Amino acid sequence: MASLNWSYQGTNGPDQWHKLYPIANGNNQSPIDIKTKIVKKDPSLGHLQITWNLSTCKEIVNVGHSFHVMFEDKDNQSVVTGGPLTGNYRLHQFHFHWGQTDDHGSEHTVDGAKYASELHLVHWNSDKYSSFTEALDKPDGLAIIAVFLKVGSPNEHVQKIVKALGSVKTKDKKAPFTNFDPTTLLPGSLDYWTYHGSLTHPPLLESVTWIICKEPITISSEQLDQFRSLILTNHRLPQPLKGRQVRT
Ligand code: B30
Ligand code: ZN
Repeated sequence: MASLNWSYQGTNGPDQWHKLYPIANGNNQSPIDIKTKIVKKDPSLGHLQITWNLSTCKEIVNVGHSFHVMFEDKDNQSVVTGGPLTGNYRLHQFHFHWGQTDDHGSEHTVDGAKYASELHLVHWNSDKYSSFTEALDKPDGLAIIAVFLKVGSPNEHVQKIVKALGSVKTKDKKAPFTNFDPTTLLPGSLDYWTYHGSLTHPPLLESVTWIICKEPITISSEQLDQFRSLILTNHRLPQPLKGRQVRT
């Protein structure tokens, strides 16, 4: 089995990604630090419309650098539309990022402040493209909803995921993970920031409309330890904004 040619730690870490993926130094890289004082209020941005069907949740997979919860995306049963988006974006997978300790681990930061973890719900443009893979390298191909997690009381919904991690302890292991409702991972308010950026790890393609929820959810320190028992850390540091505008 071929091993990854990139990692989060050591000699193939984020500082080296540009050697194999020159886009790492591109003009639209993610994550970024959101400077709330210079966010542009855009009255033309509408509300997000999220319709996710728990019957599309399929399996959990250890991908080596993280674990992914995968969704059936043959039709438009689970989609996000509205907000900054034109048309329907279909849910493909979600995953988290975290750090070695509770004081960092999110990828995006807010006025320099780090959260302990960050959830990414990855969607692809099913009006213009016919698969996730086809959409992956298109400027309007992906929409990723990000939710920050702060350390607090245990999250009963995250606990369902933590429980399933026991069966995917090593790379390439998969286990059924069904009837999970990702809506339970959203904060009470869907207020968001949005900007155009990239995948946060190789291939780092600049194909993402980022939609970042302002309100965090909670996770306990013990639940984060369960994430770390798979992979110690898996986050990229904020990248230069290079003239881009963040809108709300
Ligand atoms: S992220 O949300 O910006 N962290 C990919 C998707 C989302 C992000 C980063 C990368 C991605 O699609 N990578 C290449 C393909 N993947 C398959 C997948 O479904 O998503 C292979 C992989 O990494 O193992 Cu994850
Ligand atoms: Zn991610």
